[in-house]
Amino acid sequence: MGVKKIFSGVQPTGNLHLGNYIGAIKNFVDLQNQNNECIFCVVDLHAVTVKQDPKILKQNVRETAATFLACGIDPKKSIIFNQSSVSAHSEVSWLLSCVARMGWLNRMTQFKEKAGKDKEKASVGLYIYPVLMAADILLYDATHVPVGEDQKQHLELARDISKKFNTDFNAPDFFKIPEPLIQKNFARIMSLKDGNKKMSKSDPSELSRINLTDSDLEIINKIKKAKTDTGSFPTSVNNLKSRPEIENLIGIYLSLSGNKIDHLFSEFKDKNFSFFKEKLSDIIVKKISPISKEIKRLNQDPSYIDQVLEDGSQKAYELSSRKIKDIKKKFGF
Ligand code: AQP
Repeated sequence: MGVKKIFSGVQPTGNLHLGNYIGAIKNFVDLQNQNNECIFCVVDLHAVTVKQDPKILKQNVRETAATFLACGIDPKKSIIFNQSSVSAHSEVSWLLSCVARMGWLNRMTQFKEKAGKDKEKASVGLYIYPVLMAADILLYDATHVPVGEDQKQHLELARDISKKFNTDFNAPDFFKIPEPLIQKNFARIMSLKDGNKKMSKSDPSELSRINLTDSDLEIINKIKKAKTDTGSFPTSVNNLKSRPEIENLIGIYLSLSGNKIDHLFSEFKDKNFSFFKEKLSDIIVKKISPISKEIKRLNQDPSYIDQVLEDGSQKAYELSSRKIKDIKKKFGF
């Protein structure tokens, strides 16, 4: 298999959580360590599609970059930068918004979920968010995009925009058609309080998520309080039907342990949920504790983080400058 060109982004909208780790960042690290060409972006332009406090946003950009580093992204191997420092993202987003069709955007379910009932009051930015995401990806000729399952639809839109541009400008292969890289199993980690809701930074309940900065004790307490049900521990996949909370906890266990589901059923046969939760806490603590400590250490060194972002921005600027020149030429500018 040849070298893949990887691009992915994470919004600096607060503490990153176990869902971001399992759904996205864990894969970033694996892809980097398989010697692919990787670009990981702190997507602050995406964050401002909903109102942000400027001072907190600045802090969140640093913390997101610190989380990338703490999870194992190495700035010597991968480009790490923040989106707003490379103006080509906004410029290409405008150009691609003239290629994308209203009908395509009208189908985006994340806009419907995030805008809620009062979509007239949502920002225009939130509506065209997927076009900016397409610009991020296409600008670097990314061939593969590791994302959580919730971003699959946006990636399909990026593919549609790429194909339409290539057809409209009679330029086959000008933009790559990016492939999503989504985990096959348990690609969407759910809230610890409601197995039908995605684990999310913006959930008002702290008990709904494991933050990557949580202490061991916080992790243990949150797992203890995680919702289960009155049924007994499942013994087969059939027992997981209509039990979203149980399925989610098992998904977290399998994702972090690398164990197979059949092995899990025999390991916990005849055991109760509190026993399973103890083992689950152990696994999460083992994985998250070193990350949490490293984030806290890096947060004490903001000038190092700023330097990593600046170096990454310079590299991203050089790559994107070449592509944007060619894109503008196609439009006749
Ligand atoms: N619960 C999740 N399970 C699996 N993957 C997830 N991702 C996010 N939540 C889950 C993946 O993490 C990457 C970065 O996401 P993001 O922070 O840029 O945006 P988001 O999906 O909007 O994340 P949140 O936590 O839900 O933020 P808020 O609350 O601010 O909206 C993406 O690849 C995403 O798929």
